[in-house]
Amino acid sequence: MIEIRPDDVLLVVDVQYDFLPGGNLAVAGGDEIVPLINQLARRFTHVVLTQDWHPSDHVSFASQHPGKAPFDTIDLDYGTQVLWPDHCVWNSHGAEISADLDIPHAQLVIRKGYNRAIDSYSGFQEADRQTLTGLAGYLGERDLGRIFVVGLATDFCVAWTALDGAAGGFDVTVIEDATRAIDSDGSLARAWADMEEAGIERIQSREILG
Ligand code: VGL
Ligand code: ZN
Repeated sequence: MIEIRPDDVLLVVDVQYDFLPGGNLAVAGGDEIVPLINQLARRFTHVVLTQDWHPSDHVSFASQHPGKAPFDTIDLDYGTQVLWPDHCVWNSHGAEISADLDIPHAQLVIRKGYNRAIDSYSGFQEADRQTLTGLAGYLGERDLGRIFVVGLATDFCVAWTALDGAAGGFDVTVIEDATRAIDSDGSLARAWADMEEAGIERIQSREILG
């Protein structure tokens, strides 16, 4: 069993309608994790949410690149970019955080991906690996401890957030059964390999909930 401490943080990544069944970039089984996240959240004093939040002409949308289809890739200044269906367009229903998430004590919502020309899977920094979101500063300033990551999708925003947290010196754990994956072209296996290499813990919710 893992004892949750008063200064631990639960980071709930992108539990938004577009990533849930019926959404524009639905993650299979995404809705199944919501009750589990609600249960986990009750064990944490500190909960932070992230919200994917794109302008309608965002560079990560396949619709912006003639001849390209969702899940194709392109090369941008900052590296390879997977192209997605239009999703989480700011102020759209799909961008809203699920109302089934029952976490009234959530303390901060970090929006990311609002720069048209830069994607941002990670809650800590944009894909240019330069522009910070302020999350590390927030956690540091509040003297918060270990980070437990849940949400969508395991192989993109969860993994990139976890990896950047670990790179920033935080103690990071991913609660696997409180995540679901897109798993495009081997991305899930790669994400777990990268996370293991970075020293990120991989646990199941029962290790916290009993
Ligand atoms: C995500 C693809 C594009 C995620 C966000 O939340 O994992 N994936 N934007
Ligand atoms: Zn996105």
